[in-house]
Amino acid sequence: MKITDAKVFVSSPSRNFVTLKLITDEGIHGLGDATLNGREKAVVAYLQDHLVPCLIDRDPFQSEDIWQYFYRGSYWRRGPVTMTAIAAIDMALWDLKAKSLNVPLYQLLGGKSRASVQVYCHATGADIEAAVDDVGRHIEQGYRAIRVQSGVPGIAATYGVGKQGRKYEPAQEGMPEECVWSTSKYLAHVPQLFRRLRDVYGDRIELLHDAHHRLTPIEAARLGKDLEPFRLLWLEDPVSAELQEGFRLIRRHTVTPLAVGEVFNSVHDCLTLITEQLVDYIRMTVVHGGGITPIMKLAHLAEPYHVRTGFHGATDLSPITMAAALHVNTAINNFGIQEHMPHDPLVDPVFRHGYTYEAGSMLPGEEPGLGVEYDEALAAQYPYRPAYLPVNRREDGTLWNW
Ligand code: EZ4
Ligand code: CO
Repeated sequence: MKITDAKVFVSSPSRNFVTLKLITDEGIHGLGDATLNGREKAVVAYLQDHLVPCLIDRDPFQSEDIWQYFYRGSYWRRGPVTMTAIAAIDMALWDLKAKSLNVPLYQLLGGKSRASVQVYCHATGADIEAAVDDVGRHIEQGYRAIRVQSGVPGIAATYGVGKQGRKYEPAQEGMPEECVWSTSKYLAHVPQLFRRLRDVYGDRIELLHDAHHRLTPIEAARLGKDLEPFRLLWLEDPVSAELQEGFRLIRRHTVTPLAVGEVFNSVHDCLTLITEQLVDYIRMTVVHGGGITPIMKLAHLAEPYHVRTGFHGATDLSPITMAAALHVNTAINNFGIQEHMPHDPLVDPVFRHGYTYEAGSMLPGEEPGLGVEYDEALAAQYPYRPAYLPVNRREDGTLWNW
């Protein structure tokens, strides 16, 4: 079999997605997600101008060699644009191979290690009571693990909390919105939210919280300590993790489990974190971490260090990435939990998928390959619209972590 053509699609059913389709001389095709929130067109150019021409006539079964060719062969390694582009190709190759062997992808990754994949959802509210109510609604939908974010008194807009009671979307059309942040107000507020949640719901559910990289290590240590009585499943992204050693300081002070990695794109972003057992869950995703090939290696590396997976699963990852994550999660031993932020109803008809949700868990489905089909005609009805994540400033105007 040979790769004869590749197409890159940009479509915006409710939000922007970049999709790669690899076509072969045997009529089978493979799909990959190439979406990098707010930097979509950079990945499109990287794929179209630099990678796709090198793919033509290659054997699509050689996924390891093709991955190494683009990673090692380019001289310029790593970085989110590069690794998202390589990831799209790698996903499409695995999809192609599993389709041509007529098996669901998880069979090629080790087969079934579990009956289903436990997921956690997002509950949010403008204030504590609204967040408590939203948690109740999600418990009714069957979720047994819930990430909770609420508005902080004195901060006008809190990232991760929807406006006017709507669901939040991790990008807004037009130029980036600018928000104001106060660490002291946030640190005083979050323990009150979780105290109230445990008062209302007891131990019936697992609770998670995302600090969105906004703290310093000592502030994160304080938050982790203050949250200990409420036994979180994890505290996510307590600090921006360019300085992996910063987690040593957090770890020294708290037994609240830590998760990090949704912005990582290479094993080198988390080698210290994993080998020193500084985190409990690693969140690097298939789409931004270079594809299925390196994510499988990462999971296997993490296993002896007691680090489990907790892949990013927000709406800016297309259903192709969700499918890939579910196949990986089904096959590996050290799966922890999978994030599930359901897509807008416009998305699923464009990316028809075999994966399903039921009672707090998901299944990858039994269709050959990833189990996702892309409706090109429908997708063409939703042209690209520039959209960005918000920018964050401290109260004195200093630019702060996103
Ligand atoms: O900010 O997906 O855990 N989920 C998150 C998300 C991310 C966006 C970034 O594009 O933190 O909301
Ligand atoms: Co997050």
